[in-house]
Amino acid sequence: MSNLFSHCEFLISAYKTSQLPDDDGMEIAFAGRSNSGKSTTINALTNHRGLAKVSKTPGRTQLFNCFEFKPNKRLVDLPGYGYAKVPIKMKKHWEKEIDSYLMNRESLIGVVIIMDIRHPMKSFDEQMLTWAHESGLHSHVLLNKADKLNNNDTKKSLMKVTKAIAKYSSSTTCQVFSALRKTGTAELSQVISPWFDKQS
Ligand SMILES: Nc1nc2c(ncn2[C@@H]2O[C@H](COP(=O)(O)OP(=O)(O)O)[C@@H](O)[C@H]2O)c(=O)[nH]1
Ligand SMILES: [Mg+2]
Repeated sequence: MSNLFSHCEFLISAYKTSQLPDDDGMEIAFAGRSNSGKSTTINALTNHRGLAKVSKTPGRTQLFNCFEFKPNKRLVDLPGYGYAKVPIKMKKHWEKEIDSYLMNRESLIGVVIIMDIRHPMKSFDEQMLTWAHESGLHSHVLLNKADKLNNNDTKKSLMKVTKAIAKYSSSTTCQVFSALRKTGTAELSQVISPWFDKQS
């Protein structure tokens, strides 16, 4: 199925925010704990297996990976956070870089926050929701790996998280997702495509 993001190309991997593409146009970031499925989600959305590298070793996708789907319109795969086995020095580096990206990036218009549906709303997820709300960014939550739960537990988790995010922002949306099975990609595309309509 084709969508706005179907012709997406890899642009650059940045170790530091200073190596990112020029801060022009519009981009959205995919944020989430390490191993939550950020890269798999980008591959499902763009229908391009292997576009974003899916990590075999959790915590190792430690780069800002940038993809362009239209001139000056980008998707950014953020480094994962919250992986215990990453050395403390590396953690500090990434906290600093992610903070700097979120605070200073003019072209950033929204964030897709990816959570494991079995372990949603961890502290960094809450920080991201608060921060997105305070910064006036669009935000959408994916409850990923829904293939791991039965229908009943899926519904329960969706209800619980929908209620919880309402405390952060009335405009944040939330959906069930499986990057592996690609269930929910049409809904994801419908939610985030309009974010790019307005020239900022
Ligand atoms: N069962 C299941 N596994 C998934 C799903 N999405 C990602 N994964 C797996 O979770 C692991 C981490 O995925 P990755 O996209 O690299 O996560 P990232 O660290 O957030 O970029 C990989 O082994 C993926 O195959 C999903 O929807 N369902
Ligand atoms: Mg990744």
